[in-house]
Amino acid sequence: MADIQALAATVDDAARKATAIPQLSSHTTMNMNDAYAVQKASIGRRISRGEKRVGIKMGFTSRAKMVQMGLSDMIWGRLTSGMILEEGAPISISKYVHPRIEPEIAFLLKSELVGNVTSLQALAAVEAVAPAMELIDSRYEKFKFSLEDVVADNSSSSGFVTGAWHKPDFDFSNLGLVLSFNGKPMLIGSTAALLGHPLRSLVAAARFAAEAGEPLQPGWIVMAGGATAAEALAPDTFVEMEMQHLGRVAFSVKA
Ligand code: OOG
Ligand code: MG
Repeated sequence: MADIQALAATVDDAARKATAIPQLSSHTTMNMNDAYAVQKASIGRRISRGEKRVGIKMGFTSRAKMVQMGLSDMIWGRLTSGMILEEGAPISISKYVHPRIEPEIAFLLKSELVGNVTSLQALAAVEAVAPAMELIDSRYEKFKFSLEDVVADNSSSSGFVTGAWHKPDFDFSNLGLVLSFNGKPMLIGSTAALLGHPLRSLVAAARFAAEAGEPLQPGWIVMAGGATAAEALAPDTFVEMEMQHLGRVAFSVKA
């Protein structure tokens, strides 16, 4: 039997101290239910330190991400206020183990979205969409993990940044995007990489969240998942993502 609280403390401490840990699966037997229980308990530790729940992130919603990590099931994680990165501001790389960046699109919800919903119902719950980037930082050595490991580690979630919010009254199913480091294009893709249409990621998020007994709430942000493989961050980098119609979102990386 996995000791949920002890494992939650292990991943939470690794994140706080920015130190890599061995994969939990190297010393514990954990099924998917255990993994999500560890995730929930580790987020509970953040909440007890004063962080607020602000939404949910989806993982492995694009083929590029599945291929990069060698895993093929969709996963999700919980977003808290402590993960919000200030748009345009610097981050210190020393706060992270081995951070990577992903181009994503974010949804801001205006109403609850619960369980099995249609794309039309999902769209009706969206207040706005924004270009976004997720900073993932697996707490595991070598950024390697099983599906249970990564779920227990809150699906590698570490930070996220959003650009300007836009009304979702246009077709955002296939928006081109370019993520650049110091002006040099590093990742190129489209929102269509997300399950063919990013709304499908929101539909899946509504189902996962309801199954976990924490249905999507008004005011929450849903990160739809990386549209390309993730890229490792290094100091002295200005990171910017430009998305068709939605504009730019940026931050910089310092030592
Ligand atoms: C797991 C998190 C995946 C995404 O957008 O697909 C993810 C990882 O690759 O470390 O955030
Ligand atoms: Mg992501």
